[in-house]
Amino acid sequence: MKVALFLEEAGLEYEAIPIDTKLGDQHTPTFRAINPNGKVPALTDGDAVIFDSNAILLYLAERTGKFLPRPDAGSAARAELLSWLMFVATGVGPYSGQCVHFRLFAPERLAYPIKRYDFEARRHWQIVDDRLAGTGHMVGGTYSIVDMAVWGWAPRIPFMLGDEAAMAEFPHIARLMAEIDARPAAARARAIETRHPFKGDFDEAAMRNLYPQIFAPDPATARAR
Ligand SMILES: N[C@@H](CCC(=O)N[C@@H](CS)C(=O)NCC(=O)O)C(=O)O
Repeated sequence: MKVALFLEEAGLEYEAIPIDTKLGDQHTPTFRAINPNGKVPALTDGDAVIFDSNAILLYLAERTGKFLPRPDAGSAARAELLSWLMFVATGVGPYSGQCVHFRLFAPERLAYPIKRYDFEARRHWQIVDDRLAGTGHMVGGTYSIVDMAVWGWAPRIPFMLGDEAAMAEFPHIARLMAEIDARPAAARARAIETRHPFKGDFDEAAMRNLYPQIFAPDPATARAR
């Protein structure tokens, strides 16, 4: 969604190709040739092949010169932009994802992983909220790819934390999300997925495509073979 948001905001022409991860489209040789990590999103642009959502945002921002308030490579301002972009990619995203996984999808609902990831996800979101309390945006005092990166995750905070009221804890995030949601580009980005009939059922086939480790042998057993 964050890549779709950029493409729509920048008015770029693009073709959205649905990859239905519950059906296992991410594991086809054709898709793996684009993203060896087998995850969406990925983008091709002429000879350029890019995967990982924040890398795509940075690529598109550099390519177009848009939504990049810290453009000078090697500058202190650029360091700030990179720090926050990577913080979202390596902290906010993975901790929030594991928070959902251990609470809802792990074969055993173990107390400690649920506690650890809930704690870490909330800690990361609090850092984002505190950051937004300052100038209202993640970097440069203006709408940028880092805000778009946050928008890709933040609307799902109540679901990710398993807490309907969670957004009330992050008023600055809630305000920024409302601002971005009110932009016509955000509505156009969200409309993309409604045009594709994605598999809805979280059945065993979907679980095997998304969480193959659940069905893999225990590592100790596999080593002993
Ligand atoms: N770091 C990656 C994470 C991408 C990711 O986890 N994508 C999920 C969907 S949101 C996916 O493709 N899952 C399929 C799978 O794990 O098989 C990014 O930001 O692009």
